[in-house]
Amino acid sequence: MNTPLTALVRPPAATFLQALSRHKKQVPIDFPLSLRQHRFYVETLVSLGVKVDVLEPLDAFPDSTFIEDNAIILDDMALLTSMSATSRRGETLQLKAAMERHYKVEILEPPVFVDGGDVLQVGSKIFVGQSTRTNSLAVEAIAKFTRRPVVPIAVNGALHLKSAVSCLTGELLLIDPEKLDPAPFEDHSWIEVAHGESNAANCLTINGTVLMPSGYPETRALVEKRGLEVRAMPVSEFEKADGGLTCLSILIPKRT
Ligand code: CIR
Repeated sequence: MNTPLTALVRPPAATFLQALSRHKKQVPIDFPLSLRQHRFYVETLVSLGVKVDVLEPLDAFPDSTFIEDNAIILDDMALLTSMSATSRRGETLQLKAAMERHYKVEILEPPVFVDGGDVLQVGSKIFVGQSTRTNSLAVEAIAKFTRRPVVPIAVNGALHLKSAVSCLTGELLLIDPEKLDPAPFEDHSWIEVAHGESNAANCLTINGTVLMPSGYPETRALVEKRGLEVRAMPVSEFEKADGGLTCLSILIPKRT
């Protein structure tokens, strides 16, 4: 069966203003603007050929729009994550039925803790960020479901691994060296975000087009210099809650 690249997304909950944030003193989230930015995100994915499955908002979970954290897609199955943020536990089970439409699903449980934002698949390797959200038990737990190498990587300066590194293409990464030591990626090529443009590191490449948060012109120019098409995406309201472009979807690869 041929299926297109599919994205599962969840619009911001009515409670989104209470989302977790590591920088509390800033301007509060503008909720109507967050809804518009989310709609634009969905429209952009659709314009790039993605089939988007828009799930119900979950008002009991202020951070539930950051759906990436709820699951890890391996080759032929999905793992629902075990989240350490207490206000986010329970989000994952809300995804089970939608995920079962695509994959056989397994569920990770404490004492394993892992957020999907800490899992980056590059070539055959699965990198697992060791962050405040994801522990070393997650590495062994994921390894039980795959033959691919599962590689732990220290994350000290960012909430999640994918806040500091993205795959621009199968061969080229974008890294914020102020937040992440690039050494574990020595088998790969990478470019570094421009100084002062840390949030640009969380990009999402869809069918060859790089979606980059808007407001990071120097990094955009560096990526375009590599011959890649870039679209700037307004995600200011999600950045206020430490989220970005990858966090807003779970991508289910196309199958032929
Ligand atoms: C959280 O703290 O869990 C949310 N406010 C942000 C999650 C962002 N997700 C991601 O980077 N994958």
